[in-house]
Parts: sequence; structure tokens; C-alpha cells
Amino acid sequence: TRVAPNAVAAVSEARQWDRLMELAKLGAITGADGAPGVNRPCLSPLDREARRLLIGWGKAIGLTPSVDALGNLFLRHEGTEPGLAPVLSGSHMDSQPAGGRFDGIWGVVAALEAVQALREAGITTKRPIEIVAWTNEEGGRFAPGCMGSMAYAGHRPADAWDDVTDGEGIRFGDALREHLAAEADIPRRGLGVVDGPAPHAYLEAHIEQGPVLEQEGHDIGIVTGIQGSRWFLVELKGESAHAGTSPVSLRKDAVQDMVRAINALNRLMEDPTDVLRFTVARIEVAPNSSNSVAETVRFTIDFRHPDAAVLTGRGDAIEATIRGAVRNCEVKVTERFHALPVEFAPQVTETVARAAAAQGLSAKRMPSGAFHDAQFLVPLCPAGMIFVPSHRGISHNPAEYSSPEQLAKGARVLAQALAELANG
Ligand code: HGY
Ligand code: MN
Ligand code: MN
Ligand code: MN
Repeated sequence: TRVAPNAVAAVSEARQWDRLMELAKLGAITGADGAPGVNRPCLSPLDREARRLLIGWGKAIGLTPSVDALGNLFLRHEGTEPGLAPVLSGSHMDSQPAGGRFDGIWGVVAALEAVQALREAGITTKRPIEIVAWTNEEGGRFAPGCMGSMAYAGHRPADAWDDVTDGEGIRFGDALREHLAAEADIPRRGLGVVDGPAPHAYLEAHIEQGPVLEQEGHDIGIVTGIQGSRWFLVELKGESAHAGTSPVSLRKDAVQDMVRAINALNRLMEDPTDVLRFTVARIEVAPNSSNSVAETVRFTIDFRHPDAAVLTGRGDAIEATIRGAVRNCEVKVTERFHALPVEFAPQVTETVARAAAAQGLSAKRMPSGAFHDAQFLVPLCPAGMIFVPSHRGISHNPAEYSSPEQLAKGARVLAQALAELANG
């Protein structure tokens, strides 16, 4: 850690920003009010182009790329003791359909920036450091999210999601096979703790995606943990009918039953303290015609809470609440994601706190409302996260913004923390 100051100094604000802007061209979209965002789905050609850019930058400084069976991408910085368990640092490169230029991808670019700074400062680390880009963190194209990190951690079998389809009916298993074939030139590696030892530690840099750090004027978030999340898919099957002739009393109207179900769920999820998060944001209706009564509806539920008892209690009541509210349709409820709340290890959070303090940065300990791949590393090794401010807390929106300076401060804390963890 004594050597870290020159690594910190070697972090380049401009190089990190330029790389992020280069990556932001891949899948660039324009949001409301002209906001520059990205739509870079996992396992897409755009995703592969972004990965090729990253691999090129990594190889240029002597890092070794590899890919595992879920397509998780690693760039390895060798340690002086190569046999030791590595320190892992990274995030995800896939984005929301109307995503921002920083969610996930900054954590991968920051890890590269930190490792590059260490190497340029001539700092060797006892342990290897591996930069990781996890497959499908967002769950936007294929639900659920965090497939890459869940499979790496042995939390679910690697083929658990092969039959999940995207909006065009493409199977995840097929998209993954095509992706791996397109990256056949990159060396293969085993799948995490399924095929090998656990990492020594994991540290993920990520934008806050909330308003706290900016509102309170802090540079760094020392993330203490992540709340729990549960995702459900609800499928209602009624009967299509003529909007003009069919009597309402005889209808099996899937949209009307969806409204009844959501109203009942809103009552179940009431929380005057506004801690609980309940979101319905993806709805598919068929036949989706203005004058045919809806035959089927599929809608998603995203339910989150920091308290495991509430996550279980209210989450387990979701299906019965829907069945009690629906009048005329058949109901099918499938749970697609269940991530328990996690607390990060003091060994990592204190390393982050010390680095921020050493660099004279204002830091705040805070939980994460967003889920992250780090959630699935917690059972394997000491894990933690570093946040930087998000302008007005906007994320999962093209207007998402963090400044070059804010991102550079995060990368400097990451560089110092990685230097310490990789020599521990
Ligand atoms: O939804 C989430 O919390 C993550 O940002 N994908
Ligand atoms: Mn993210
Ligand atoms: Mn996200
Ligand atoms: Mn994440």
C-alpha cells in the first residue's frame, strides 16, 4: 500500500473517459431531450465489438484474455506468485434497452484503468488480478439478470437458462453457443468455483444509480451491502372476443384481470416507509388489437427489500394475491430470480474506506438498491463495491451521467484498494 500513491497518480482521467466514450458508440441511442445512451444487449454483435475493444486494450498492456462456458470474459494481470488465488475486479458490459453510458461498463473500464496504472507505476502484486466482464447482468434481453456471475458461483447450473427466449424467440443457449463460436480465438477457462478455486477477493466499481452521493456531496460510496431482489413472470390466459358484440359479463379479459391483480399486489406491497420496491414494467398483450378482447397477458414483477424476512413474507404471498384477485383467466406465476440481501466483508469495505481517506476523498457507507454481480461473489470470498455519484440519481435511462473527474476518483480508490488486496 505504500507504493499505491504512484499507482493512484498513474490513473488517467482522460484515458478512462475516452475509452468509455469509444464504447458508448457501440449501440448508441438518443433518449428523451437528446440524451446520449446505449442499447447494447448481452451476447449481441455490439456486445462482442465492445469486448474486442476491451481485449485489445488489455492485450496492449500485457494482460491475457480468457472466456468461460457462460461467456464471462477475463483479462489476467500476472502476480509474482501466479499460483495464488487472484483478486477479481470488474462488472458487466451489457446494458438496459434504454440504458446509460456508465452502468456496468465503467466498472470494467475502471478495473482496466486501475491495473494499467499499477503496471505503469511499476507496482508488482503478489496475487494475480483478473478483470472480469460478467455475461448478462441486466436480464434485459434474457431474464433473469446475473446469469454469468450466478453460474460462475455455482449458484445455478450453467445450462439453467438454455431455454429462456428473448423478444424474437431466440433461445439463450443458442445465443450463447453462437457467441462462444464467434470468440473461439480467445482461450477458454473453467467455470468459476464449479471448475476451480474461489478468488481471493472481489471488488466491483459501479455508478451509484441513485441520488444520495450527489445530494450529500460525497465523492465515493463505500457499499455495505445489497438489498434482496425477486423477479416473477405472471401469465394470464383468457379468451379473445369481439369488442363490440361480446357482453362484458361473459368475457375472459386478460387485461382486466391484470389490472385486478396489480391493484391487489399494490395493496400487498404498501410500505409507508418507502423502503420496499415493487415494479411492473414489462407487459405483453395478445392479440394486442384495440377491438379484440385480450386473450393473454404476460407481465413481470420486480420486488426488492433489504430485509430477508420481508422479501420472503411478501414475496411468497405474490402468487396467492394474484390468484385471489383474478376473476376469469387461468393464472401461471413463475419465479425467475431470487437474490438474498447480502452484507459485504469488512476486509473489503475497510480497504475501500482507507483508500478513500488516504486520497482525501469524502466517502459514505451505504447500501445498494440495485442488484449487482457482486451479490453472488459474497458466498465465495470477501467482496465489496465502490460507488461514484450519478447525476440526479438517474440510471437505466440514456440521461445517466457521471463526470470524468468523478469516475477518475473512483478508479484511483479502486487502484489503491486492488494494490492492497492483491498484496494481502
Ligand atoms: O436491476 C438492477 O438492479 C441492475 O441494475 N441490473
Ligand atoms: Mn449495473
Ligand atoms: Mn443496470
Ligand atoms: Mn451490476
